[in-house]
Amino acid sequence: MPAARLILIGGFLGSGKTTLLQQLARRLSLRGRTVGTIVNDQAPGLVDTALLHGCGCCVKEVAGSCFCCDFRAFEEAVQSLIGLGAEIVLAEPVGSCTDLAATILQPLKDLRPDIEVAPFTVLVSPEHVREALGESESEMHPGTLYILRMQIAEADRLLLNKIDLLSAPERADLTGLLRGSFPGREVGEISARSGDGIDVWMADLDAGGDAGAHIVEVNYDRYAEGEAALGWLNAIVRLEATGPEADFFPPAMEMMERLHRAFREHGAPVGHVKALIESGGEQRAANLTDLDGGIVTMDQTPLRGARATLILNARVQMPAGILETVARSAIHGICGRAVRTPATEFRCLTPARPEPTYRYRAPGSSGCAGGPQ
Ligand SMILES: Nc1nc2c(ncn2[C@@H]2O[C@H](COP(=O)(O)OP(=O)(O)O)[C@@H](O)[C@H]2O)c(=O)[nH]1
Ligand SMILES: [Mg+2]
Repeated sequence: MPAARLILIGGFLGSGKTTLLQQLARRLSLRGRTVGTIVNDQAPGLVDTALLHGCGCCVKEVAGSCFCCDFRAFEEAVQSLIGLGAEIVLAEPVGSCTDLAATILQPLKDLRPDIEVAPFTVLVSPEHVREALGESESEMHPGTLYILRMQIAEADRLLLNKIDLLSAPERADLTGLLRGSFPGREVGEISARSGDGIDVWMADLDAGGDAGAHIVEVNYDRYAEGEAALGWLNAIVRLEATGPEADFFPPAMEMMERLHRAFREHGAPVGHVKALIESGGEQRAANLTDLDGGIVTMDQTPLRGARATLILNARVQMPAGILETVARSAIHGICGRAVRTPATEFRCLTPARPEPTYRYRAPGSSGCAGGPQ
């Protein structure tokens, strides 16, 4: 009997990984399974961690490096969840990472035969399908587009997500394009938000199948270039009401709108901009995943209190220094009569060249320790 089962859910920034993790954790818990989750980022201060905590999930954060470049930290996080009783571990890698079949799944299968590894599912956002397959123009940096393509190419299971936004013909069209480009690959359709299609996908995972079977030949120079094109910002802002209490939701939205305007002015494609505001044990979230789209909020009710914490994560195609200036100005802009910001923690960076701990060149090959060739 395996110690636990690992389900890794990949996909580009904003493709819906955390939303699916939440859905999956809830469904598995209802089936009586003990679930642990792992999120990953280049720096601490993650909206996803706070969101999963907010849903009552047991969550570990691997921060400061992606799973593939710090395999030990990933394995330790898995082990510590197993130690806490997790039967199923759900993990979400950084949305700009690829080559995970070679750097995570194959090493894990080789080094931890006690862990059953589920087929690697990769989520695809509808707006990315044609761009990734070279069927439409893209504002994305060519290196970032390359990452998106590699992520899709290495999946064991592809899931077209956000089907609630698509008409039936659009769905059929995009799924057909993915199937045509990756013959023989399972391509499913889900809405991580509404839950549509998730049971079908879970049944497919339960049926088993190989994990990390599609090792692709990733060019690490292009991969590094694609990641370096993105500015990366994690900020934690402490907000205080200037009076006895304030509604913190409007200033958080105003900050998002200011950011959106600034990214438009810079013509900077957005990977993902997430804000989470917490006060008195309650949360409100706001997301932007497309420069031409709008800011998405699920709950717009007031969030009243004397104090709040605002977590901001932004991955935007612009130099990190400019991203920091833009974000500081947007945060400064929400200080006014109702709210002040007594403290802000900023981490702003350009992702370093990926140097994986392991890189297996073929399924089942062993002893291939070391960085990229
Ligand atoms: N309409 C729609 N939006 C979704 C769906 N799944 C995720 N989203 C939204 O896409 C944004 C990014 O989702 P998230 O799970 O954070 O993506 P991640 O960056 O891949 O973890 C959020 O605004 C989500 O609410 C979906 O199935 N339908
Ligand atoms: Mg996420």
